[in-house]
Amino acid sequence: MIIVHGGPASQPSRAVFWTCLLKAIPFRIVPPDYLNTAPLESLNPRKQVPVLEDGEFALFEMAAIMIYLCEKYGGDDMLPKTVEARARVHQYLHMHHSLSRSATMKLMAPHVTVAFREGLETKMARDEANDSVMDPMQRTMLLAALADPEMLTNGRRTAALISRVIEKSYFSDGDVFLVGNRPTIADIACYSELAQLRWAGLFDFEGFEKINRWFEIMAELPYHDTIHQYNVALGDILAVPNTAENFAAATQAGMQALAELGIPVENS
Ligand SMILES: N[C@@H](CCC(=O)N[C@@H](CS)C(=O)NCC(=O)O)C(=O)O
Repeated sequence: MIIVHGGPASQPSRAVFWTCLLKAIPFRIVPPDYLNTAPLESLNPRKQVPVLEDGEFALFEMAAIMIYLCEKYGGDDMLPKTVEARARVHQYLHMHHSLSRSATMKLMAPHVTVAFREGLETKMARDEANDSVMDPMQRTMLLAALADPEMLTNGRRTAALISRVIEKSYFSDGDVFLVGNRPTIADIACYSELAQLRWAGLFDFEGFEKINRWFEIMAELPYHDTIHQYNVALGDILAVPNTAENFAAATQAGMQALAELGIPVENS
């Protein structure tokens, strides 16, 4: 059985879990232990999740993992065979980190990590001393976002920009999914970043008709509610600011939902 190192609070981990479930690939979950990162580091020098282990083979980076799962475990259901459609899925996945994920760095990450502010700074200092993990630019962005009195406004501008780009570049010819009329790994990746902003009360996507219609369709996909139990439990973190306790409880709720599907979850 394959192993996915990750947790429900991690957007790219949620995308990998959902892909496994939709493709009926059995897997077990190993949550990251950020107090003892040595095992994770042996698989990913950045000590980040998700990481996939398939026998002797290990792979990090969400997009690479999702493509691997589609190619190895067959079917053209979530990665279209048509060269052009597949290229459009790849186009989205290449844009994903600089585009959709940048809304997270400005909106979700500061509001989630604000509960761990002290821990975050300690962690950053430790990472720096270890010549490690968080890219200095990412660290700068996160600290700048936390210090910005206009954090929410600026984050929302980024989310609106991203939404405009997606509405203009995808959903062509009346497609209900980003590329075509069946969900692909591009939808799963994109949804993992954008949808969380609504539950968290950080951006409401008002006026983005195509994206709102897509949200409704994505919510009907199998396992949607299980995968997003963490977000439901975390709730509106603008109305009720996040705390370390809420974060832990939401993570626990997300894990519990996955365990209820029969997915083995290792204790960290
Ligand atoms: N580009 C990576 C991003 C991975 C990532 O940022 N993982 C976060 C959780 S969402 C993490 O493990 N953070 C811990 C750390 O940076 O120390 C991917 O798509 O897999």
